[in-house]
Order: sequence, then structure tokens, then C-alpha cells
Amino acid sequence: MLDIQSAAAETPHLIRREDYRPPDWLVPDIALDFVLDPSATRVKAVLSLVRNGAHARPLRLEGAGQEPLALRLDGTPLDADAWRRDGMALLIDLPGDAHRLETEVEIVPETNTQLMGLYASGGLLCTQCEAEGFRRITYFPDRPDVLSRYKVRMEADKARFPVLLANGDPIAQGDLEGGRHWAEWHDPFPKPCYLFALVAGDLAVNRDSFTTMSGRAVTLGIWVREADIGKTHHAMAALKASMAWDERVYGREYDLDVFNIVAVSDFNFGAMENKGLNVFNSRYILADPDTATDADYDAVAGVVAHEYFHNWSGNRVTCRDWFQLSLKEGFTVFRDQSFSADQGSAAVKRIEDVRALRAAQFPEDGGPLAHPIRPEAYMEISNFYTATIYNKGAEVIRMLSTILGPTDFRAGCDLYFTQHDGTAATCEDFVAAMEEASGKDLARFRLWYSQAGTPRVRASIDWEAPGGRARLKLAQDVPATPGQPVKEPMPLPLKVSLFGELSGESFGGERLVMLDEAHQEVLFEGVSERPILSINRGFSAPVIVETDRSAADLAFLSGHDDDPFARYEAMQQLMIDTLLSAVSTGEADHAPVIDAVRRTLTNNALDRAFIAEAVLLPTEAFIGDQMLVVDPDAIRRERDALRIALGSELIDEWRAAYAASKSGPFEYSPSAKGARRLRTVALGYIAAAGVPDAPRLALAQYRGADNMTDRQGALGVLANGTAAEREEALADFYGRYKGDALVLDKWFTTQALSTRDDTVEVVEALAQHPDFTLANPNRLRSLVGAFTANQRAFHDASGRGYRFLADMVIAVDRLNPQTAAKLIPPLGRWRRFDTHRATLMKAELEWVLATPGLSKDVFEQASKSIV
Ligand code: B3K
Ligand code: ZN
Repeated sequence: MLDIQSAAAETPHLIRREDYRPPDWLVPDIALDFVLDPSATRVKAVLSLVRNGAHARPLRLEGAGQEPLALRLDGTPLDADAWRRDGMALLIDLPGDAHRLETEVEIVPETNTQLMGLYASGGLLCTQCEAEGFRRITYFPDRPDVLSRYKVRMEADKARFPVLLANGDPIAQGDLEGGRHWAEWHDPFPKPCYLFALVAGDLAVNRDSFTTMSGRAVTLGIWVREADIGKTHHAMAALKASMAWDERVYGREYDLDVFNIVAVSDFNFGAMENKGLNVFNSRYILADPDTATDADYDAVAGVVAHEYFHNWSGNRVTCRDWFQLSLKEGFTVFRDQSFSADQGSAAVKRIEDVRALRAAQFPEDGGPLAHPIRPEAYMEISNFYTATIYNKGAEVIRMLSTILGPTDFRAGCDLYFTQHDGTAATCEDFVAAMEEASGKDLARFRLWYSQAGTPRVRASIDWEAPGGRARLKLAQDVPATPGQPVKEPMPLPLKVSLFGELSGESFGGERLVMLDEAHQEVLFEGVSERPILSINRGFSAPVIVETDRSAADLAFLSGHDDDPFARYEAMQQLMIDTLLSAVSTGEADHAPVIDAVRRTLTNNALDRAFIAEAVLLPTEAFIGDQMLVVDPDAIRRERDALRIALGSELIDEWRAAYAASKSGPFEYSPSAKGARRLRTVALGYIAAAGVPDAPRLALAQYRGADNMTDRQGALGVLANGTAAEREEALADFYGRYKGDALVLDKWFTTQALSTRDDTVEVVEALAQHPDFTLANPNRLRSLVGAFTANQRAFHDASGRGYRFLADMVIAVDRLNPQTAAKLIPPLGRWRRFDTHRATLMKAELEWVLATPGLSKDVFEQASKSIV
């Protein structure tokens, strides 16, 4: 038996929320001086220090192994006995209550493969500090509750780094001898060091401007490589739309003279909200019709909005400690979701958000890494940038807005921003502001912050025909999660409606039912015909609902419900019930699904984007999530069978939908997007039907496309098949886009997502392709991340998929622990599978844990996943 305690390089200790103590020393001002060079950058820091309260504790400065080349206190070199090391931190005894400390270190950006701190990417120098990257730049009390005003001076070679950017506003710049130059930036808003940023490089700018509601003129800049300038217009439009939206909907305006965004190609996640200087993964900035799909366009707008919204929810009001991460992330995701919903089809956006929650967060909540949106302990905070903190966090804020209603919710937000502007706050502060503004008691609602696990709701209807009464019987159960064996019932806002099965009319419209006990009954009067239950409409609570509704009831709702989300949901449930029954009995009755899909597909009153979502089968992974023991082989068999049946039974309807959604010249509008989406969904069903002209049709779409949505859509359909057109299209795609990293990522992803039997081998071979690299997180995720989402391939009974993933984790951990750790959760789902697969998966986790010198990032995820 492996001794997991000894596996990590040094056994990491747990940081606990209950151990929080305010900082001993504050740093109201900091001046940073960078002499930039990829191979050796000098960083001088001058910290003004103020003792926080009466205590005799030393100053603690976090570091990451740098040598302190100079330490001066109030102008005098520090005596050797005045400071000591504690691990990588420095402890300094300070005699007075206020001091000035100068430090100097040298760091090497070009060897920084972790992409945390100051690093080099494609000829640029850039920073990433959240959560604990600032300590890799300079010694500092690297914690979010130490807020400082920053003054930054940068000096660099002018030819290599003509552009020098930092947070705040530019103050001065000038030339130096020897082809060098300098620039100075000041940020007047006190901020935690995780929001520090600088960028140096040869960048071109797309400039624009925005006038805020109080008349402040803001210069906007999106900085990219010269060749990419043409791909920045969508991001700029999204930025201006976000600025206007936050003024209109939340009354929040921008507060500096400049707002800059820089795109970099090596980035650990999506983007970063550094004050006044957002740094983005280039995939969330660059978009043009030839290289970006509609989904990419939407993601660009969503992430631009998200980072911009952080200026208030995150920057002006930041987090007291990292346990409060959802305070800024959940709230900001809710804000970006609402923004995106306002830009196009709100119903389709809600469907997409719920799909993402179910794909990423529900499995997390039901597995070994489950944690509440405000966790109690962590080893490595980078592991807690999770779907739970972000997406479930957003659902919690959404529930607050539902419970309070729009007016009180807005008043609560205003109060929260007013009370906590310029400070580091807690989740409790947010809820307290909501409580104060609304006068509502949210005591029980706080359970959403402390309890992990996805609540399960059982709902059934008892109808008494004579009295016209219907009783909605509700029961809830919150499952045990690691460290939380027993749970209390949660307050669940459930939007409910009852429809007459004959008239199709709703009895009294929608009602908001607050389920906050284990069992509850709700009475509906005047119910004159058998009612059909529509529940959790709009997905008003992030829960799993089980009902006893028949296939006929679900088919009825899929065609008649007046809430589009509920309509989609009814269709999904009908499909799932059909598939699960086929998996368990071996007998499939496809007819109700085929009829329901036919009705939706041919309903001209529905918009195409909605139709395209509604007729899609649930993913294999989601079907697996509904089973006690996931059976990937039976799922693929039954899902493929239903897909083929839908394709062939409705072939005329698919062909008609395909022809009718043929788009004209590219246009980025909700209706054109809907048409493109439906077109590729229809093409997929035509291919599933196996009609002989399907590959030709797909290749024609591929070749004739004037946009990436149609082109990648057709490529994806071909990639699942065996026709000669498949190889032709894949080779063409590679040849056409090999110079564009973001598009080449799609080439890898499309093959990793293929439903073909040989996908494991193909993926193994692609990992040896000259264009594959472990060093670039986008490329890594495009192949490995996509592959783990492909249930049939990843869970191939041979275990090759598991071995492949474990080898990747170990190799990536040497370069970039944060990114390596993100690959582990699929292996941690072993409990959900049969003994054969579970044994293979656990063996790979053990193999990972037996690796000498493992990072604490990977150690935490793997050791928690194995038990
Ligand atoms: N706040 C950053 C995420 C930082 C992740 C650090 N591991 C981006 C965002 O959520 O907006
Ligand atoms: Zn965020």
C-alpha cells in the first residue's frame, strides 16, 4: 500500500478558514522598479509598512525561493540577526510602528514554465499573480487583505519591448542610453497584490474610447501581435457593451482614465482581471469569421464582460481571504451570464449555462473533490478555482436574486458596494447586505455557503378531481460529501406551474415555491383537469429533480410548456428516461422521443437556436451521471441506436431543416447563429442516418463555408465517420490553419472528441505530433482535456485512456503543476464505474502519487481522489 503522505516533495499542510487572522502588518504604499530582461529581471521594491494593532509579531514576507539581494530598513542595510527564513518566507523583526523596507531580487522570466509570476510568452513579458504568484516576483505579504497603492517603474530594451504597460494610469516615460527606455504607471486604487500586472513587448493596439455615465472619458486599448489586430473588433465591441451594461443594470461605472487588455498565447486559464490591465488568454480575445466559431464569439464576449465586471465585484471590493473566492467569482459569473443573456436568446443562454453546470459541477459535487462554495480548508488554493466556486457560486447568487426580486436584489448589491468599497470582504458581508436591503431573513440560506453536495428533490402531484385540488408533494435530500456526512435541508426556490392535460392551460400561472424542509406540501386550488407538473422552471435552483412524470407528460411539456427552459428540460428528461430504460432492459421504445423531436423540429414558432438545443441528445457523460454504476459501453450502444433512429425516421425533416437553415454571407446575429447551429445539428443527424450522400454533404459544407462555425461543424461530423472525405477534410484543415495556434487547437480537439473506435490510438499518436506541446496550456487542453470529456474513448475498457492521462499529468507536473492538477478529476471518478475500470483508474492515481517530487497541486488532487 502506497504511503501517500510521503509522495509530495514536502507534505503540504492544510490552510483552514477558521484560522484566519487579520494581517500583522499593512502596506499602504509600494513602489516597484523593474529592470526587465527575459533571462534576468531585477526587481526592487519599496514597501511602506504600518503595524496593524498592538502586537510584537514580525513582518512576514512570502517568497518563492529568490535570493534577497538587498534588504534595507529605513535606508540602512538590515542586520543579519534582524531577519530569518521560514520556509520560503522571510520573517523580519521591526522595532517601530511604521517603516520603509527596501528589497531587491533577481528573477528569470524565460525559465518560468509555471506561468505564474513574471514569465515570457511569445516574445512578451507578462505577469499572472492570482492567487499566489506575486511572491514569485518579489517578497511581499501575499494575501488578498493587504491593500496597497502601487507605483511601478519599468525599464527595458526599446526595440524588443517597445510597449510597457502596468496597472492604473500612465504617468511618465522616457528614453535611456543604449537603446533602452522606461515608463512609470500609478494605480490610485489600493489593491491586493494578486491584482498587480505588467506587460512588456512588441504589441499593436486597437484603440477606442468610452464615456462613462458621469462623463469620464476612458481610453480603451486591446493589445495584440500586429498580425492579430483585425481579430480584436468583437472583443472591443463586447468591452464597450459591458461598460454600458454595468452602468445600466448595476449602476457601476469605470474609474480610471485607461482600460487595457493584452492577449497572450501561454496562459493557465481564461483571463485575469488585474486593475486597469486585464491579461487574457488569446483565445478569449481574438475572433474573426474565418477562425472563430459562434461559440468562440460568445465566449470572447462573456469573458471580456466577466473580467470587466470584476472591476467592481473583485477589485473595488475584494476578498478577505481565498476561502471567500466565490464572493467575487460566483457573483461575477452571475453578472456575466446575465449580460450574455441580454445580448441574445436568454433561453438558449440559460440552457448552455445549466448544461455547463451539469457537465462540470454536478460531478464535482458528487465526487471526492466536493466542497462547499466557501471551502473550509485547502492545501493549494489553485485547486479551488472550480466549477463549484464559479458556477454553483453563480447559481447561489441567482437564487438570491430570485428570492429577493429584482428591486431588492439591486438594493442589496448597491448596499454591498457602498459598505465595502475599497476593502476586502467576506461572503457573509454579501449575504448580510442582501438581508439588510430586503428585510428578509436569510439565516437558512447561508447553508448554501457551508454545505456541499447537490440537493435531490422528489416531486409528485396528487389530484383530487372532485374538489379541483392538487397537492404538490416535495421532499429533499442533500447527499453526504467528504467531511460532511449529515446535512440539513436547504432553502430551494422552485418555480412551479401546473398545466391542464387537455386544455394545455396553466392553472394560475407560475408560482415560486420555497422548499426549505425535508418534506413539504403545496396546495393548488381550481385544478379542474389532470395537471401536469412543470417544476424548477428556468432552473431556479441548482438541484436534481426526480418526478413520476410519464413519457406522455414529458412529451406534452416539451411541446407546450410556456417556459423555454422547462420545455428543453422535458425533452431531455424524456430522452434520458428512454435511454436509461433501454440500458437496463435492453429494449428500446424510441417512438415518444421521435415524435417529440419531430414536433419541435417542425414548429415554425420556435427560434432555430432553441430547436437546435432541444433536439440534441444528452451527452454520454450526462447519461452516465444518472446511473448507479456508469456503463460506458451500454450508454454508447443505446445512445447511438437512438441517434440513428432519430436520423433515419426523421430524415426528410432533417433535410428540410438543413436546407432551410442554409445561411447567406456571414453575419453575427442571433438569428444567423441559430441557423448555423441548427444546420450542423441537422447535418449530424443526416450522417447518423447513414444516408450515402451524407459525407458529400458534409464535405460540401466544409469546403463552401465562409465561417469557422460551419467549417468546424462539418469537420466534426466527418471526424466521427469512416468516409474518405474525413481524411480529406482533416488534411485540408491542418494545411489551411497550421500557422494559427488557436485554430490548430480545434484540429486536435475535433479528433479527440471523435466517436470512432480508434480514438484512443489517434489521441496517443497526436500527443507525438510535432505541433503538440505540453508547455502551452491551450494545446494541452485541446487534446487531453477534450479526450477526457469523450466518455467512450477515455473509458475504453483496455485502460489505455487512463494510462495516457496519468502519463500526461506526470509530464505536465514538471512544467506547470497548476495545469497538471486540473487534469486529475476524471480519474477521481473511479467510484462511479465497474470494478474493472475502477481498479484501473485507481492504479493510475497510485502511479501518479508514486512519482517523486510531485507538486502539492497534483498531490492534493490525486490524494483526495484516491480515497
Ligand atoms: N480571477 C481569475 C482566475 C485566476 C485563477 C488562478 N488560478 C480569472 C477570473 O475568474 O476572472
Ligand atoms: Zn472571475
